[in-house]
Amino acid sequence: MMLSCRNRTLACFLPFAAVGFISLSAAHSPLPGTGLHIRNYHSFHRLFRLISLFGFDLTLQTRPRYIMAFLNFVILALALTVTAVPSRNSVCSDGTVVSNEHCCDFVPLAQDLIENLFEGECGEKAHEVLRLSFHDAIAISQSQGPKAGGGADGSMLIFPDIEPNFTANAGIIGGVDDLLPFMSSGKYPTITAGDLVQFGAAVAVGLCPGAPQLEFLAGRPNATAPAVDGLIPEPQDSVDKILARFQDAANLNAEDVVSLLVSHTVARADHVAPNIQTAPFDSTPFTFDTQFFLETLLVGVGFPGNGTSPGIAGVGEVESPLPDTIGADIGELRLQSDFALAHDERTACFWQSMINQEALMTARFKAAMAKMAVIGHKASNLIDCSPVVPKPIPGLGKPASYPATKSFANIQQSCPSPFPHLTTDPGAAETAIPHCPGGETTC
Ligand code: HEM
Ligand SMILES: *[C@@H]1O[C@H](CO)[C@@H](O)[C@H](O)[C@H]1NC(C)=O
Ligand SMILES: *[C@@H]1O[C@H](CO)[C@@H](O)[C@H](O)[C@H]1NC(C)=O
Ligand SMILES: *[C@@H]1O[C@H](CO)[C@@H](O)[C@H](O)[C@H]1NC(C)=O
Ligand SMILES: [Ca+2]
Repeated sequence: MMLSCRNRTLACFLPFAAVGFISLSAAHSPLPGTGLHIRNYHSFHRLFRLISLFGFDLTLQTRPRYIMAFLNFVILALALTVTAVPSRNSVCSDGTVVSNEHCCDFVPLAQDLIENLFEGECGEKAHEVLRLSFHDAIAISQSQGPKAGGGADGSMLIFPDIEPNFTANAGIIGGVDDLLPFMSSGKYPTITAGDLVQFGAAVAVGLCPGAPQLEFLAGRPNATAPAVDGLIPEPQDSVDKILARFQDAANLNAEDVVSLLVSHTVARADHVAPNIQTAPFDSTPFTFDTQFFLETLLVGVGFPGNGTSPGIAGVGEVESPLPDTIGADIGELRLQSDFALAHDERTACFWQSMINQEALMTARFKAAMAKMAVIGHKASNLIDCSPVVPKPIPGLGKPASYPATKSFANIQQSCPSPFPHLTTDPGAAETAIPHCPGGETTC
């Protein structure tokens, strides 16, 4: 680009004006939809003054035009490089160091959520908010266009009468009602609905022993419309349909899908089997471990239900290996979709590779959740507030193991790779699955 620059014409000032404009507009641009200033204003202001002075000084001198053009180019490049350097760190009230002071607004929210919603546990509320983060984010479609949904935009909280009423969102109103008070409290005026949902999930996951500390980026604008029906995967869907849905939503591939399904290690169904609630997907629904990947490969023997009468299959439900109702334990429930993905040739080996590989599992979950949480946004438009996500509760250090009475003989293997060697938990009868995070019988 060679600019003609003679006798202090407009062209001489253009690069400086451009740099100044870019700097100033970046400094003043509000966080989309929040009215917040996301960058450190003062560093931009200083930079702008510097460039203006430098530029003005140069243009006063008479120089051959190519030197001027070259200098303009160098200054512009330099200015853009300097502009890309992150603003100075801020320290929040609790000592957390963040790259942008807006992040500090999430520190009291995390404490509030842990104390007043999750009660410090990886229980029902934590599970509900994690599921909500998925149902919000996945409701977007590249093939149907922007009107179909905005992804992780908090639309469920902004329009609580629309999406939560869709059949595939049965029970999601629980998570919505859990979070709405935090949005309407007035205590967090800078935090948008989409940020509340994804941050809430990151805080929730951290309460499950063994979970990773999720990434969290802030700045999702509030949803402007609800998503259309038909975008949430259902347990009766085929693997083809499920993989196509994740692809259409955000180019998520088969490994991403399996990595996101790690979430089913801390999950229970209330709306799948008729008349049965809190039916867990693995024998450790309050622990972020690899049991889910092992237990989904055990031969199914029945539907969970009352121990004296067999359970009734729900839509999208298949037989589970641990169906007995034992006291407060309702029995394990298996989704047809989890079963199908565990055995499909596109996903079976990655599924099996998760067993007893906690480091792999948590790393892949973290990476996939980072993708999911920004669906509908450009990550570069958001602020990295990961340091305000509370440190997760450490894992229990227990290797994956066969539930009592089960062994490799009960494994229905679809991946040809060698199966890991695991021990069997002691006991002559089916393992009783805990009903509450603290081991109580009511919660
Ligand atoms: C193939 C895709 C998926 C299907 C078909 C599916 C289906 C389901 C179903 C039917 C339930 C039971 C809901 C109820 O009856 O209460 C459930 C629970 C749950 N799902 Fe998924 N899910 C999928 C992917 C995901 C993903 C990607 C996440 C999170 C990243 C997730 C997180 C959860 C959680 C945490 C629960 C437990 C909710 C609770 O205990 O209250 N699911 N899922
Ligand atoms: C987002 O929407 C909620 C609910 O309508 C509102 O309370 C909040 O102020 C909005 N936030 C922004 C930044 O617009
Ligand atoms: C959604 O469901 C709620 C609760 O059942 C109900 O009050 C509301 O009218 C429903 N909204 C729509 C649009 O159907
Ligand atoms: C099953 O249901 C019957 C009849 O309602 C009840 O008497 C029995 O205690 C139940 N058994 C279990 C294991 O929940
Ligand atoms: Ca588990």
